[in-house]
Amino acid sequence: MQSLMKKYLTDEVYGELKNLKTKSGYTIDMAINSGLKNPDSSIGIYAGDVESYELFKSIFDPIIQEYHGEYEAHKTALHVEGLKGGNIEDDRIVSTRIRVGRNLTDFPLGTNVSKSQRLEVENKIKDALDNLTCQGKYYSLESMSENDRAKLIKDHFLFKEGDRFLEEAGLNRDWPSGRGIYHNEDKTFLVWVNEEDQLRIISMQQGGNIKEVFTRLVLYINELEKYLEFAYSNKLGFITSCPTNLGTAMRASVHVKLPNLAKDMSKFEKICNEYHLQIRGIHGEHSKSEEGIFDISNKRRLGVSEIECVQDMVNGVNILLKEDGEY
Ligand code: ADP
Ligand code: DAR
Repeated sequence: MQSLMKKYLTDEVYGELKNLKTKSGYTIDMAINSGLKNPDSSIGIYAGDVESYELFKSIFDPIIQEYHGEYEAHKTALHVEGLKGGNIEDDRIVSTRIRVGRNLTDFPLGTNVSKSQRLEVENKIKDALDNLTCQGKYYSLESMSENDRAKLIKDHFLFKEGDRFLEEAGLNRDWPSGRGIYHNEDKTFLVWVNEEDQLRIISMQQGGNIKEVFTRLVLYINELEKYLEFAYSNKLGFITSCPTNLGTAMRASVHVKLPNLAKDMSKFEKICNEYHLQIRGIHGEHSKSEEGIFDISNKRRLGVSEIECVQDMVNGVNILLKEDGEY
């Protein structure tokens, strides 16, 4: 299967874009490098700054439309009221995690940020984290022991060093400088700093109380917004390095045991397509499921609100649990 970048980057479009450069110096060749070096990419293109999405819209717009579908205008609705069925009491749900990506205005995205700019971003975020009402601590990857890093990754709390897709997008440059993780005492609220996006703001816990996870996330996003200005546009919502994360930049997921559906992947995938769900393995993107446990999350992020993203996941997971239990 070809990437969306290869599908839409015709000779004509490339000819139109090849000599253009954004104010931060980002070019179309930089944008498509990951997709060229990784032919198995599904998307294959990353933005280098907010301007990229406008300057290179001849390639970004069709990709965004195909991935996110048609939409009138993006709408943000960061509230929990109205969420239906947000507490799924089913032992097959191992854990719940909801994250949003954010990037600071006035800086290039991680794909095109300099080492000194990335350290400036890290310091701004650390200052904001110091003002949170929850007790927590920031850990720089540069000073973290390898044992601590490996344990946090194993326990699904910390990001791995960027995969080959991020590598070729320039997102691993100067690793591990400027990267780190904040977490509260019980590791139910975390912030990744300078991974694929400058912030991944995460709420997570064991079990299926999705409403509780969402409530915690909304609380601390609102607190962080008092100290940080996030890149946003009315057309694209919150700006992210990968076009798949635009809009809400929200991925609401559960790790859920679906041993029966696992034996009928065509039915499993059909339900996921119908309910706008994405299937991942349990160690993150490009990983495999283990012991019949899958990472199930909303696929749509743009043109839908945050509560609609979470509702997509709740609705779809309930259907999957029902279908899995009817064998
Ligand atoms: P992202 O969600 O930021 O796009 P990944 O899919 O790579 O990134 O997941 C990042 C980490 O979060 C991985 O270690 C993954 O195992 C963990 N994770 C994702 N969803 C859940 C969940 N519902 N419960 C526990 N860990 C999760
Ligand atoms: N692996 C890249 C990006 C796909 C979306 N996932 C992100 N952004 N983490 C690809 O083109 O397949």
